[in-house]
Amino acid sequence: AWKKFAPKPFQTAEEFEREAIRHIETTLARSLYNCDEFATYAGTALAFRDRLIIDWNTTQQNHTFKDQKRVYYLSLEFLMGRTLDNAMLNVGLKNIAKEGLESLGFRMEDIVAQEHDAALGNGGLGRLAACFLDSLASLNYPAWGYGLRYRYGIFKQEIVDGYQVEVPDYWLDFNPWEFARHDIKVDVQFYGSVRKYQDDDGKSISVWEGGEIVQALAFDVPIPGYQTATTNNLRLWGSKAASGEFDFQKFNSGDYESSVADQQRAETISAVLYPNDNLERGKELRLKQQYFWCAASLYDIVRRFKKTHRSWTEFPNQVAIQLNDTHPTLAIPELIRILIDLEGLDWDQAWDITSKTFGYTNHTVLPEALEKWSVPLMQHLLPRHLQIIYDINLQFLQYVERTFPKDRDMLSRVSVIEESNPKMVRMAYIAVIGSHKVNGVAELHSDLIKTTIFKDFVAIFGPDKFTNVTNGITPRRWLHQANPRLSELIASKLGGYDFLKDLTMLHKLEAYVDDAAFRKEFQEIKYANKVRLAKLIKDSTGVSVNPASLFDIQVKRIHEYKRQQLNIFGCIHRYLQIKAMTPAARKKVMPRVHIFGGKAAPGYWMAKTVIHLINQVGKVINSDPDVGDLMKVIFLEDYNVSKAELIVPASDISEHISTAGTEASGTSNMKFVLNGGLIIGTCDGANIEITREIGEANIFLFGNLAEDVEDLRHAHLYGRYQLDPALATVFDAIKHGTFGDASSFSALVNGIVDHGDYYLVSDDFASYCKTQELIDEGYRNQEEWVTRAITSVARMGFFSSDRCIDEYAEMIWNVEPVVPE
Ligand code: 26Q
Repeated sequence: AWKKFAPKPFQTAEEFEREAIRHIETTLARSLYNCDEFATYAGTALAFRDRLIIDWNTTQQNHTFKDQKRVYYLSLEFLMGRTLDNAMLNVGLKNIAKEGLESLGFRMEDIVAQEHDAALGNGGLGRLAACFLDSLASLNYPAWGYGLRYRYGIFKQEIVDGYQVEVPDYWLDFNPWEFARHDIKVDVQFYGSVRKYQDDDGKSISVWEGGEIVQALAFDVPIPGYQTATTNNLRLWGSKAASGEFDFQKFNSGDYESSVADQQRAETISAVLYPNDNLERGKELRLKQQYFWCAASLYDIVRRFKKTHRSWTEFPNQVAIQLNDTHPTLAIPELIRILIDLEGLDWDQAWDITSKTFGYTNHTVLPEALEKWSVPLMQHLLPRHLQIIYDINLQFLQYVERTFPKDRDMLSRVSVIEESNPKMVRMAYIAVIGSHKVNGVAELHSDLIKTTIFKDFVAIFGPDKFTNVTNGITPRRWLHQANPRLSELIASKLGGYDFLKDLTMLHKLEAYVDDAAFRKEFQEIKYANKVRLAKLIKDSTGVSVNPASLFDIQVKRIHEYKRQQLNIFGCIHRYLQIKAMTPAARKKVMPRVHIFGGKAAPGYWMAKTVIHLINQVGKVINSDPDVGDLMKVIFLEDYNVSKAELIVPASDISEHISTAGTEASGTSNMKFVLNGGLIIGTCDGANIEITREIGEANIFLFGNLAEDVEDLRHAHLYGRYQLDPALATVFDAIKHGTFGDASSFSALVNGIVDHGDYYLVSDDFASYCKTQELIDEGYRNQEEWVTRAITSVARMGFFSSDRCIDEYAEMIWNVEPVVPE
């Protein structure tokens, strides 16, 4: 009987227009007489939202009914970017919308561009979570994401006088993609104390009392799969003062202001994303964010499980929880607390359930990024959790002692508590001990964690606990949406768009590598994408670049280990060479545009210095008449997901040049190659597997190997160190003030000359410059270049996040897809 009332989504362009207009006039209460691009975007989004909601409700009902094991992906970051284009594509009505918008007098690109990026992440880790959500839904896995609803995402970057300036990113003014679930609230406790007593049976009971309560409110975001009705849920928690906390006593006694201040303090928890990437800084509010989100998410997961009236031993058969780095590690002691203190299980049962439920993904070996929290802070904020952590440690160390009775040092090395002053809790160790699988994100990285930071744990637990799942990217966003013409060309040869669901089908493109018409079209697409980027460069910097030049791009967070400094020193080296040339020699130079983009953490001075240097170098070179179009250096401000979609398809070469052994995987390397760009890179992260897939002839590798890094660093410290002569010349130019006040850059230069060159810039400089020359030579031979590019695209099938998610599902989660009704 209900069926006749079921909403009827649009099917035709005309029905779409009617729906969009209805939303503009009623939902938004706007007159059609001043219907601008933004209102049209809003109407379009709301019309598609209606579509999504129907599939979303059906999916959730179906998943509840089928009651199979679910995956919960806990991540403090989801770097989603824009949603509308992806929603239109996945729902399969993009062409209808395009037609409808055109008849209303708008172009699809302009409407899509109205949307504000959802930038709830810093970089690779957050974008990986977003790609995973897309793949989980597209492959019909019953999965939820859990995160925080930050009011401010990653800051917007402005470049003022060559310096980075941070501007807050308030993004919630109009967000049609989230639904406040006013009925779903969780009280989260902080501070207070633990009271212990014996119950009538003599069993010891712990009660966490007092402190303060903050309320978690659920905001849900639908995640549609590609060409499937499966629409999963991303639940983001917002913080609010608990109703009892709004102190009416104070209110009535006229202390209104201080009661409002209490409210605001509670709301601060979900106010802002911490803008550090690969750096941890021990701030209390960050720990509060972590616990708030873990507690709310686990309460929600446990509540859903309890509705099925199963025995607790079934919990790991129904629930897989994946920890995206150590940020959600508190979920481990929190589940134990729920099972023991609230549900009355004993330690062994609780431990067995917990360690079967969690999987932990490590994303870094950098020591400064490994999370540690001081014991006094933990004692103050989460007294019961600290006790549980001590209990975990005790049980674990007793086991280690039994297993390795002769190795006394082992105990202090693997202890969850670092015996420093103050003592510190090592979060990664809790994550390893409390999970049944630990994975790295590329082969080299997974090997490195087994031989460095988790070496002892491999000895203790055996090697099978540790595994690799090489990262991937979603081809829907990173090929089809970002590069529609290339996707169309591929579809024309492969007989349709099935490759977007099975990216390994790309291998069939190799048959067309010598097809003249295909090659020509492939080149034309690349050129058109470069023209599009040249326009963005012109609009945002005022500099005109020639799209016929070689476009060389490095876009990613600014970090010493990623070595943007190596790139800019290389630019200076090239500039000095051009300056020294005769006019005749200059005619033979391959023109290049060097494009940089990326944010520095606001407190990371060295990274900010690198941005300043890039801008100063650009200022000098871009206005030097001796150079002209032979060379341009561009810094594109505010690199984000939507800009990446425009930048990635426009590269001839992109740079992935981290010191070997430091970049866990990298994912933009995959995006660039998939879009027909070649890459220059070190033997690091996923570069190694990309090389294996596409062939050594199709990548420009250079530099020292990970296995030699330690010795080289050691040699530097003991004075066995010769600054590369070409780099010395670069430093001379900087010191002579060629790029403005030399003192601005002295810390950067001295770090290499006097302080051990930790990132081996000098050691790799000659190899880097030589490889850049090979790139110039290679690009001169366009025919060969295109062959390499097409061959590479054809061999990138492995790097789909669909492959990656299937590997997690099989090796770590043990979950099966649920076929939609
Ligand atoms: C930790 C504590 C306190 C505040 C911030 C943080 C924090 C925040 C973000 C620590 C690390 C991150 C982000 C790390 C990250 O993005 N890692 C990248 O993950 C990618 C996906 O696996 C890899 O491809 C990259 O190689 C890796 O650098």
